[in-house]
Amino acid sequence: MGDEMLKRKVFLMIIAIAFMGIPFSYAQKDNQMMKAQNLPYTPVITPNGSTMPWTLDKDGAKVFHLTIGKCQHEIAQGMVINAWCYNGQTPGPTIEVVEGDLLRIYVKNELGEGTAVHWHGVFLPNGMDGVAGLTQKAIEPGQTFKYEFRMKQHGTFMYHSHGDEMVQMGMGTMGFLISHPKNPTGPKIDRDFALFSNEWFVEPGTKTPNVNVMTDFNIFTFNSRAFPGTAPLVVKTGERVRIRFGNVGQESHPFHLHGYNFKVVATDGGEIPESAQWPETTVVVFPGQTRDIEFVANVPGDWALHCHRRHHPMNAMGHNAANVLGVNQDNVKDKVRDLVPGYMSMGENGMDEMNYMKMKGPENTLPMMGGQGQFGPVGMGGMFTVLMVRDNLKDYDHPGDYPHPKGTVADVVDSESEEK
Ligand SMILES: [Cu+2]
Repeated sequence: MGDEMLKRKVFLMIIAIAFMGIPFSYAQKDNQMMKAQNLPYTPVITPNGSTMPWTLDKDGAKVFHLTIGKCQHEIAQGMVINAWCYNGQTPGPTIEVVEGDLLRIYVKNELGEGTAVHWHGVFLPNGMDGVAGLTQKAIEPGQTFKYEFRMKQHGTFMYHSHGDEMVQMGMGTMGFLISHPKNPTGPKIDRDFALFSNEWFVEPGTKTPNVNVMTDFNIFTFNSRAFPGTAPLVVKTGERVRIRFGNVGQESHPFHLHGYNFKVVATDGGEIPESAQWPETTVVVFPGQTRDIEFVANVPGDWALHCHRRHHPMNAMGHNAANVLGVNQDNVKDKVRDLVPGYMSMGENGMDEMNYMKMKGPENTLPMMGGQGQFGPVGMGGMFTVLMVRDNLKDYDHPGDYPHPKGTVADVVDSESEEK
């Protein structure tokens, strides 16, 4: 082994150790402010996000302030992008109201081009629908517009740019608008989560998403975060859980939950009658849809929740790799890397070796798979998070590794014990 090659190997080992240390989730505190207000509903948790504060006007209207502008956004540790945001974040803060509320929403435009905000799924006067040119003048840079309407429905709705949509939504301008029922029926929800999907193309080594890309995305996110940057959904055993999915992206996503079945109880068009619900383990959410799922979390553990398209729970680097599955590559990669710096390939036996050898690509990109579980590296990235169900939780902070009962974890056996 020549000196140069040795140096390279040592360098790669250092990088590998650096990446192995990334915890696969950040502890996420619930929105304490909203909790403290003794609200007549279970507040929605937007993992990695927040709920928008509001004030009451004299006439009883709930007043919200939304500013569209540019921001720096961290997709996961090691990757920050130039995004377009509402109130400095993507997705924008979740707007949470009760059916019957009068909403007064001021929208300020700090972009360099016109915009408008559409309230997706909401029944409102046509002139409040937020389609630039069609139902209102565009909100020009520097201007503030007022939207006002009474929320007649309950359910999961969305807000998003409706001016230069391809660019503005592609850069991150979207958020949830959630309306709780005035007269709730059905079982009480204990934990209510909201996850917005999105997909991006960010050329490795750059910071600005390429919104011209139509199909070949390389970053897939829940609430604009990619695993291992996604906060877990923490639940006490026995609690009734709702997860609201929203999508205004370019792709459909079949979201799959391990360990449970659930029912799809509502769409952005309204509640689904119980007689029309059926058990599922995967729900497809197309662009322009929301889906609410519900289940009782009665089995403790760390249960994966992820998009089931094979490339979507992955980060940037898997997509353009040469296909050398089954090819003996001893020494080949290093030789190619001498010619093509940063060359990546699939391993002879699959991609998993990348999981252990966390090769760093150019600056500001993510390893294809990441995160560290209690049994080793988790071979996942992108649209992947964890439903953490635990007995006897004191709070909803990250509860740490699941303590598996003795004898309940799959493990290696020797061939003799297999024959017994
Ligand atoms: Cu997907």
